[in-house]
Amino acid sequence: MVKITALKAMQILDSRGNPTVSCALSTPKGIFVSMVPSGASTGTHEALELRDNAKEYAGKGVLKAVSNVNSIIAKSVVGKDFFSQRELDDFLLKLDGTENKSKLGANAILGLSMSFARALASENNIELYESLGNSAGKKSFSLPVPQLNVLNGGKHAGKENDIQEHMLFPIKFSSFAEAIRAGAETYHVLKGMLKKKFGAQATLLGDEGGFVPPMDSVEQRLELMLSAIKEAGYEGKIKIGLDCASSEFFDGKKYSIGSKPFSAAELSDFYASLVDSYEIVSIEDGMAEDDWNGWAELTKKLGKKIQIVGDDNLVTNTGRIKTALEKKACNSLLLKVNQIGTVSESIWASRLAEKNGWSIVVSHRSGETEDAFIADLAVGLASGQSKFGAPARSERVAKYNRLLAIEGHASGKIPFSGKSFPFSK
Ligand code: 2PG
Ligand code: MG
Repeated sequence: MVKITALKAMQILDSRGNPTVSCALSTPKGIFVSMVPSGASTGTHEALELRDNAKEYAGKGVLKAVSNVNSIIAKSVVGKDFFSQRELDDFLLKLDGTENKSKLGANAILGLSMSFARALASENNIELYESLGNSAGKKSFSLPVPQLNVLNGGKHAGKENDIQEHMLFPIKFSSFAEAIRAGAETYHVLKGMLKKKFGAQATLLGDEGGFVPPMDSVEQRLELMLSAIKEAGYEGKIKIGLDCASSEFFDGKKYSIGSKPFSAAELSDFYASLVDSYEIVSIEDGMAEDDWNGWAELTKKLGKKIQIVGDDNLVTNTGRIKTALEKKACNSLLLKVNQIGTVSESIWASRLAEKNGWSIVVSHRSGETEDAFIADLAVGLASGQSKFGAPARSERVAKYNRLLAIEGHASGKIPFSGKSFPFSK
């Protein structure tokens, strides 16, 4: 049982210098602080992120959300006891009462939901990942295969009509520490190659810590990644994945990469040609958020061969996951806690995906903080995969360092998920 004795939110900054919510929950055991992430290529069906739209911070202030925590929410929960994550989250869902958390703001609700998870773990004197695993009914844990975003494009790099993320998948390793080492070494080889080819300018970093080279061709970027993997000595052990974030280059009728237009069928063919040539094992958001026919076509074409990850189309929402299941639209869930707004609903989404044989990727947002909550979530849910950006910049590395700590402290008792990665020939 967790007794809430005080609750206080405040406005802090995220990794892009935009305001976000931090929440401190007090219980007789201590003070539990959480920080809420924020996306840039957000799906239109995500739970509502409440912004002030006032003069300060160019409209991006979150003082309304902060005040909702400190007034409405605090009044309703302080002095109360909650026995489980579910009980607290159900209470918050009722208090908000809207479909998309537009009354209180998903950013107001999520901060408390995450802080409560920490308080619950402390109450039971267990690690956060164990406690989250218990809340999800899990009996065993695992360390995720990290998807490392080493080349940033699209909205995260100030570009239009562009693939957003080009990621290394260090799969064939026996521990998380080895996988992250291989990934970081390859990241540095890539940096050296870019410097040699284009000069130091090309090694500046995008929002998620990846490089932003002056290369418009997707094929050239993938070619370069394969060369870096080879030069680093990890040929065949590190595979490649893309997050196309294609809602950003879909105008309702056609897709455009660079100046080239594609129908959904042509885009599927284009992806299939990339898969054949560049050791691609995963494509996220290959189609736009509401283009269900495009999704179904892509999954039919490539879903037996590679992971088709749903992000903007699913928004960690069980209702939308059910639609995707009916339409056979993907075979993997990208799980982002702030897309849905509570820890419990994130757990339900992961359970539904798992029950239907999908893989699960616990993901950060492009706007992050030093809060490493999602590292514990990935281990606790035994998701098998994580997407936390490049192995650089503290808001990304905080998560990798937490995974290293969990693995180190468990002294080999928590397995690395490389062996169970789907589609790694
Ligand atoms: C994505 C995310 C994280 P954003 O599209 O998967 O990489 O980006 O947080 O900007 O939505
Ligand atoms: Mg995405």
